Amino acid sequence: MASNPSRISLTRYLVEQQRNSAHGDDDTRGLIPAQLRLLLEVVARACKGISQAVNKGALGGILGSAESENVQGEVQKKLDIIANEVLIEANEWGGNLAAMASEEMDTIHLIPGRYPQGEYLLLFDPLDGSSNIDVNVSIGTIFSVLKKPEDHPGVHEGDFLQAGTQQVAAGYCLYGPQTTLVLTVGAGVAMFTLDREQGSFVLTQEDVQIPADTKEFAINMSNMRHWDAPVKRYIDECLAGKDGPRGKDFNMRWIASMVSDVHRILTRGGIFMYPWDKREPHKAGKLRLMYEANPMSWLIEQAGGASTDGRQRILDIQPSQLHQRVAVVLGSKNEVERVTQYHREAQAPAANA
Ligand code: AHM
Ligand code: MG
Repeated sequence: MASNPSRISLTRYLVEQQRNSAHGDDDTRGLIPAQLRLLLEVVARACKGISQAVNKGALGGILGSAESENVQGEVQKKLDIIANEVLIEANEWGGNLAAMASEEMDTIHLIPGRYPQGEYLLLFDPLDGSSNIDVNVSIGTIFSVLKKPEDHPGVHEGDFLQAGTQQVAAGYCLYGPQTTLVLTVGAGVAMFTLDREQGSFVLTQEDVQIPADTKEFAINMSNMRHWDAPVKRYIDECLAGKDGPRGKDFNMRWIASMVSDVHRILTRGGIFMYPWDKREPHKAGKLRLMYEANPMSWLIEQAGGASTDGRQRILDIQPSQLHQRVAVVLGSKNEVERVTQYHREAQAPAANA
């Protein structure tokens, strides 16, 4: 089959981003050096490998539990471990990275001395939505890229503890009915669909924009009795529908794969919440800041949405731990601002107190 000259592959998209940077715009965010381009191509290649494993399912022996636990005490699935290994093996030898960190590894993974060391740090949740693996529901890989600080030789865990604003690339790969790679390097959000016959990701949407308003929310409603008052207030108002204070009916979706829920929001708007709750009050939330909330927050902001922990912008949070958790409220801007405002009002002292 003749190739379509108007098709833009991920490689071409990244080369063009790199060329823009060579033209010397002062604002270098979103414009990528060669090493970052190569690194992103390797991540995409690893995602293709994971996609193949996901597609094989039971035929590939990848379903079920690995009968081990990660550092967060969660039972690992076979596919969590396979995806982690695929990402490490693909990224170890390219010379683009100084180290990697993953949801599935207690500490950082240094690049072995036999390979050249690069300038970047890669963080990932290799298989997000693990509870959906065995039931054939969409799952994904989330990644975030940081620059290694240049002020000292070697690399240690503290080098990863940078606020989300410092990310130089972020994205996810969704393994659903289609395999879709979604990427930002700070110049908007681009979506690429995997063409399995050609074996390449093809640009299928650029300049993704999220509508500021929505009638669709995503939250695990079974936790309602554990929520804090501002979250309960927001959802109660949505549930009241057009006779309530919002004056419109809302729809609910909860896929239990953050990648899929965020993908829907990037596609047609909505709000996603995984708030703090009273089940484990010492935990800030369920989701992890460095390799779940930060990359997703940057994508959402790049598409014109907003992302907070209910109180502050997630991208401004200075991390203190690699596997730190955070409450997440992200999506259509006006809805996220409303939830954040409800938290502020709950904190403010009563006017006449
Ligand atoms: P995981 O990284 O172990 O898969 O956990 C993260 C997932 C998110 O993808 C999703 O939003 C959430 O956990 C689902 O939680 P719940 O089981 O409460 O529905
Ligand atoms: Mg996850």
